[in-house]
Amino acid sequence: MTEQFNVQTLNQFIIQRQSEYPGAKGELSRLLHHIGIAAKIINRAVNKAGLVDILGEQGDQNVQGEDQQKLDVFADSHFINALKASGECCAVASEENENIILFEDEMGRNGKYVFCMDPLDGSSNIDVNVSIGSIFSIYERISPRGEVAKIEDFLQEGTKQVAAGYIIYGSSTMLVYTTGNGVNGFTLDPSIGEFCLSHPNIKTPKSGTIYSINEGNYINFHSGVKKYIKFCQEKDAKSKRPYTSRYIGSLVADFHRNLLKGGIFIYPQTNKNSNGKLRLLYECNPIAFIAEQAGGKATDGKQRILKIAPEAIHQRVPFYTGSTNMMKKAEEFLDFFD
Ligand code: AHM
Ligand code: MG
Repeated sequence: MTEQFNVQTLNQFIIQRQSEYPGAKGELSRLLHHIGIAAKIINRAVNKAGLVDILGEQGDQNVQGEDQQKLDVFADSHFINALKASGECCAVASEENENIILFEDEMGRNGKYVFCMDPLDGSSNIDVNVSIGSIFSIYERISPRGEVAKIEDFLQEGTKQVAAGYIIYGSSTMLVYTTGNGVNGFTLDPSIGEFCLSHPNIKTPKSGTIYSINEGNYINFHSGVKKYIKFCQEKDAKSKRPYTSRYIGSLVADFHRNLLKGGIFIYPQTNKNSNGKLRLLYECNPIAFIAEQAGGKATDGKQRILKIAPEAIHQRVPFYTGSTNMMKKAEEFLDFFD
């Protein structure tokens, strides 16, 4: 079993990266380490979802008025416990909680970071055994350490993120993250219970042949989006069209596939929802940070996602992300917006 000795675990990787910054005190490293632990606990629950009584709807609704499922609540509370235990986090914004969660004890008040998360994204896919994910984003607080965190700590533009990542619970479980120095992916080896570096320095292809959008909403799309979909479906040998349509309905899984293979993901504004569906703080910003770090792009159709000044923690924005050349082409069509 000599191959195991070549493996670099997530924790080894985090420590190695920390050592490359001589002044680093290990605060972010400790936080990332605890995220890794939470990810393993949630992975175990996700894997057993079909077996145990954890499956099914909780009966509650989350702040967006959507049905909440038990595994969402489980993931939410385990992330919160891990973040509290890290001692590096002073507050959390979660899709599952209307208000921010403040860690008000002394350790929490001294935490350097705030954490935004969608603890279980794509939750409509849980009970049909389709890939789901967790998404997170980390900021350094702007309020003074030692005080209770404030909402302003969360309302920073995405360029201020110090780290972001996602966990995909797919045919294998992966943790992909960036601290602004490239993107690295780790696959969970269940036999040793460790995330192992499997996708170092991920770079997304400049062009791709996959487009991902919920075409069931076609009637409600703006003309620019409709024209771009038509463009994807037309025949053109040079640009390898028609493109392939792939849409899972789990942002993490749709994005992850396109990141590795090259493609574009779109959740646009519609006649019904002028800001689309996806949330800026804990869905779009972290994915945008990863996309850019991998050499791709992410916009709301007009401007960089990472330059949007947030106004509320559950704010929604239209979302376009993917391979640079595909994004540029899509933007030409979006100029036709009514
Ligand atoms: P959720 O956070 O309630 O799970 O919703 C977010 C999900 C994304 O993962 C996915 O991209 C999108 O909703 C799919 O929405 P739709 O079913 O409207 O296409
Ligand atoms: Mg979500």
